[in-house]
Amino acid sequence: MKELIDLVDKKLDEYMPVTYPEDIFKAMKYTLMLPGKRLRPVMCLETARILGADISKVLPAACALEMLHVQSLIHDDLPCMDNDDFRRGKPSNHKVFGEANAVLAGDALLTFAPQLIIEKSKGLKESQILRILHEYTRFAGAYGLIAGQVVDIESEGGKLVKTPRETLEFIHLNKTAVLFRLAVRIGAIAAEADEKTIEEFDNFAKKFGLAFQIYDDIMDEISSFEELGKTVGKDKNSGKLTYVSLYGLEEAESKFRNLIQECYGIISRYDSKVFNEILDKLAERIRSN
Ligand code: GRG
Repeated sequence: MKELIDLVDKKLDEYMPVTYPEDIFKAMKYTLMLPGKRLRPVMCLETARILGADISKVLPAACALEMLHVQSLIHDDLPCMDNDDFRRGKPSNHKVFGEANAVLAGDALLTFAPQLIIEKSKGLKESQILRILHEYTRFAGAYGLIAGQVVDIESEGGKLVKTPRETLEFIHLNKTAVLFRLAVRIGAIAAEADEKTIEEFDNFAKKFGLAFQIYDDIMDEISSFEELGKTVGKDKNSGKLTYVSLYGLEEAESKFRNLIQECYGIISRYDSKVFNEILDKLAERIRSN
């Protein structure tokens, strides 16, 4: 896994220039190059690899996924959204570059990412690139990431159209699981996998995404700024709808463990040290609690 993370870091640095007007490129590159876990690009590359593709073909799309993810983090931290002063252990983008540049840096990452896929995905067929771009726009927009964020904001304001449980699942499938789904789907498309395989990985990513969000909710309760690199305890203090607030810590942990077991079951059909390592790392932190 370490080699894949290093490869992603190297390519992100290479793909993201700092050119005129420097203020915007510096703001884009700042949060992008801070040490994130790089889970989405790594999962994309590993899916492509285990399904038989040469990972060099999918590196631009894998890096584009990290850019989309970072865009969502920059915008999520803005005062008009989650209002968080820290991200990845450092001051949030708007704290360093100002709100206007942080909004623009997010917008620029959102459009830089598909541009990168089009310009650099040399080994992929045009039909594969078109499908990847279609999935990117569908999952990033009002059918995906934005839908999750809107319902999250609505629920914080006390507006619930569905039951609290349905609302919570909708938020996390769309805010969190959606980018893991996009990651494995792009990897599988790059490997020219059949639809059944794409759906199998998609199902894995949905379960993984929900488990990941439950993990995030639990960490907000039990972890520290030093461990997470962002403000902790905010969800609890603001009375936010989370797995812990809705189900309690014990049931949230049990849901998490069940989902992780299902993920191990799906991925055991493939020979993947990397996916097992990711699942082990998540499971370990909850076990050791
Ligand atoms: C797509 C235009 C457009 C807007 C996005 C702001 C927004 C709308 C969505 C918010 C999405 C969001 C911040 C979801 C939280 C998901 C989550 C658990 C993030 C943390 O991911 P990690 O732990 O972070 O992988 P690192 O820093 O390691 O990459």
